[in-house]
Amino acid sequence: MTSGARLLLIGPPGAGKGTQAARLASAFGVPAISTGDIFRANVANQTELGVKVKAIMDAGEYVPDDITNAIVADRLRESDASNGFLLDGYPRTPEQVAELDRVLAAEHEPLNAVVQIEADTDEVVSRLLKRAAEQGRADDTEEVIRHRMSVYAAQTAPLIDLFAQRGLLVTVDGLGAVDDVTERILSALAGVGVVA
Ligand code: B4P
Repeated sequence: MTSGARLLLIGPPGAGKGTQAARLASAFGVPAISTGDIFRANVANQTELGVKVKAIMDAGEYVPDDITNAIVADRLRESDASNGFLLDGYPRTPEQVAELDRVLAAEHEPLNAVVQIEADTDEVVSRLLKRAAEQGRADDTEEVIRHRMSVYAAQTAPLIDLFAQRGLLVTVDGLGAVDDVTERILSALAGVGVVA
């Protein structure tokens, strides 16, 4: 069997990572692994992990690296990830990049590409406020959204240069219709030889 794609999605909160991850995972036939979704499911089920991370997430802070890294390392060991995966929202810190490098070197093949989804601040704030009205996520208040943006700028945006230096970065404009953004990503990936 041909080995499937190993991809990362990176971008500010509200850029469309979760939205595009589901579509790309289905196009490539690999699981979408969202650390945000994993944490939210644990909060909803009031697991020990959920109780630990709820206040951190509600405040728009990052969950500590040791917790996040252990969850992703375990998830990547599940059988559905053995033939490729799409990581949505991980890694977000240098320590998470180091751990992912270690896990991939030990148990997987290297990444094929890192997709950066760009969107300006006003657009993402308005998307997330709309989602707040529809879904009531605790971290989608304007104050927490702006804090999440600043955490992203300080801790995660610098990783983009690192992936560019590794020759893995593909950058796509996240504005416009969801279908158009998906098409842009698929064609940018095809341009670097990663074909669905
Ligand atoms: P995430 O779940 O990753 O939340 P997010 O950054 O807001 O992105 P999300 O995927 O939900 O939104 P999307 O852009 O798809 O993280 C939440 C929290 O979990 C973090 O703050 C942190 O506390 C914790 N966490 C997660 N990963 C972590 C890690 N690695 N380390 C530490 N902590 C971690 O979409 C937003 C909205 O835009 C949606 O309503 C969508 O419908 C809409 N939208 C999407 N595309 C659109 C388009 N083209 N046009 C109009 N609207 C669009």
